[in-house]
Amino acid sequence: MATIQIISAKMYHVRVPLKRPFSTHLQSVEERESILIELMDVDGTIGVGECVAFTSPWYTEETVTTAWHAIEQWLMPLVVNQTFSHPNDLDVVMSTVKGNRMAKASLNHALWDIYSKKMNQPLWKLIGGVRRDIAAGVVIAENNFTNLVKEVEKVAADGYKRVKLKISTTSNVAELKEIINRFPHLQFFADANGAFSKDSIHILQQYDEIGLTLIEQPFGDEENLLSAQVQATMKTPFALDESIASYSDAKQMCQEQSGKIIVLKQGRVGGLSEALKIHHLAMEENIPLWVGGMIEFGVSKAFNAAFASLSSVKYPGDFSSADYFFEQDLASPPVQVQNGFFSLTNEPGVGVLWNHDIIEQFLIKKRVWNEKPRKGT
Ligand code: OSB
Ligand code: MG
Repeated sequence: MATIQIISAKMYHVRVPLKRPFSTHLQSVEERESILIELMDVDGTIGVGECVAFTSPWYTEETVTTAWHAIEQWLMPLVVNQTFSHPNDLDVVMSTVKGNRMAKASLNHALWDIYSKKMNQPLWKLIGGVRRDIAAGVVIAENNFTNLVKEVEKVAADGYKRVKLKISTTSNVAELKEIINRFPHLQFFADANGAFSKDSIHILQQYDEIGLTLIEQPFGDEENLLSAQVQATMKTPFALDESIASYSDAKQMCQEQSGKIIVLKQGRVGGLSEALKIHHLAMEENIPLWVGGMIEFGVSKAFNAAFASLSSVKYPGDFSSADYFFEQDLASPPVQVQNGFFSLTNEPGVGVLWNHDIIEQFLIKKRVWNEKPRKGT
């Protein structure tokens, strides 16, 4: 046990251009807005968090604006000038605020970072991680066949083990099959972001024969029964992403067999504490997990990587190097994937800090509670 006493906090709203647009059938993301969190304990220990809500509600209902409001107005007052013995304590306090899981996750993460520093252990070891090298995969959002082949060649040469392609009802299944055949050493995932419906089941079923490791979120996030019915007709496992917003959603997936794999995103489920509950469920139910990404900066990626050290995680996650989406990372040290693996820190905590010089270049606004000089400066 530790005593965590939060005496000051900072939140930053940033906007960073992507190197090139990231397009799915739902949305094209050209700039990544984000809310960055920094909490300080009475002994000067700093904890970092990142809120992964997007500018508009295309992926979940939260947005940067709603999350900023929720954190500033409702959640930060539950943190600043408060004392905790464990990060889970904060989840209990925050349960007085409904929903807003991405907003809550950013604060839960910052407390876990402080907690693990006080316990003098790297976060991944503290939560029971069993591996230090995390297998990395990338997402390629590209429809043109020639470009797609070039992209896959490039990421394979960079050492990534797994490629996730975005699909919709109008994607070319034959071309996808051709790509999978050309790269027998890579694992291929296909992410539909809920593009299919009861009218397009026959199109989805064509994907069963092309060598995919899994299909991510074929149907809408509330279409559990439809998903279960169609899963029963297909051998390719469904991995549910948007459908899993909590431990209880994960449990429902196991009971209804609407999917066979969970795509774990700590931001979407409300943080590491809730994610660990899902990990324990996955161990009990023998359900494999993998860790999904959301075009994040280094802090969020570092938390994702720490989670991926757990034994329930069975597939390479969405772990690209910082320079895959952005010119520079906002976190230090920047996330680096080498030979297809991301190596976890041996330092106490999550292992990264916000880089204030870089944040300054992309800052939109800032809010500070009880300004305190940073340690050593
Ligand atoms: O559906 O997995 C998704 C990005 C933003 C929001 C949702 C998703 C994604 C991706 C990219 O697929 C994952 C990444 O950051 O590498
Ligand atoms: Mg997805």
